[in-house]
Amino acid sequence: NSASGSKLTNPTQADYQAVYNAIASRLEEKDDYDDGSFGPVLVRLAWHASGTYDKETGTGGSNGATMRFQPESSHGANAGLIAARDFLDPIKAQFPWITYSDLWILGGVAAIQEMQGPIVPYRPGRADRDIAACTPDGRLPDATQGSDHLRSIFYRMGFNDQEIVALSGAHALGRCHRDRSGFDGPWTFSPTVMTNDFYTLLLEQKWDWKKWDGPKQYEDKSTKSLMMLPTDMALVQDKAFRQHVERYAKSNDEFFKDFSAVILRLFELGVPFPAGSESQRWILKPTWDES
Ligand code: CCH
Repeated sequence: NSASGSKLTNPTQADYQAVYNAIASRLEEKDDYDDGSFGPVLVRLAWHASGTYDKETGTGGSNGATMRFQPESSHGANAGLIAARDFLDPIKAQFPWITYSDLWILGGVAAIQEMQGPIVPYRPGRADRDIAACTPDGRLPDATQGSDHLRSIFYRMGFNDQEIVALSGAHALGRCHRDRSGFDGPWTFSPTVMTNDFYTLLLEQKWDWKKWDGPKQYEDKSTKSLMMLPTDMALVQDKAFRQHVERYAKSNDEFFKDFSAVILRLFELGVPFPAGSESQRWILKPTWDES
């Protein structure tokens, strides 16, 4: 069939839906990883592929998939993302016509939707680039820092305060790993389901510095099983950020709406789409949608 041929010249929405479905099945199959899903680490791969963007120079972003190469693959922030790239390799083998750049972003979209998050419209068009397009280290955020750092990193990509807070809600998903970032533990009690719990927990739990020999992080006073990074806590310490945390804690719908809009932009940073192709974004169907 044409969808799995390596010479597919004009892949259609149905072809990308087939790739989506293959990712969704593999997510379902490989449920013995971490908290039961590769979903969170796929979201992190798509984010780190995109979050290198610099609006001044137009470098970085999801067009290129340069994290395949050294030195970008061994930048500290990318530690552990080999798990996500390896997870997607058999999908690339099955659908050789898709670029790594489009596949990694499709992996993020599928993971968000399959973990019951909002619909994130998708458009392909990313080209893989070679090692020369690798970005310098230091473009992704450093969790030990505060609000000034968050602003300088995310303003460089072209985001504002509200968008920084909306994107940070992705920490409802997944966990920190000692052998990757040095930090430890999940942010929420349901790390494989997309919710606004990151915000409600930030506001409602009492947070203390964790007493341990690892990097400085917070733990919740009552169960000592959840964590927050210094950059997460900056979102409630900074007044301009905090108003959005409060808004998203109150309304999951508002969070989903804003999260979908901002992550769509994140995933398209630095991609030279043809003018006017905004109208060609597709809604790829989640497997749980039986309509
Ligand atoms: Fe994040 N993130 N992230 N993050 N992140 C980590 C894990 C995840 C920061 C630091 C860390 C976003 C923003 C930030 C995810 C999505 C997003 C970890 C643990 C650190 C440290 C890594 C490990 O040990 O495995 C910092 C600092 C920022 C600043 O804003 C944004 C934006 C997104 C997506 C939109 C996801 C998902 C994870 C879980 C990964 C996993 O393997 O479970």
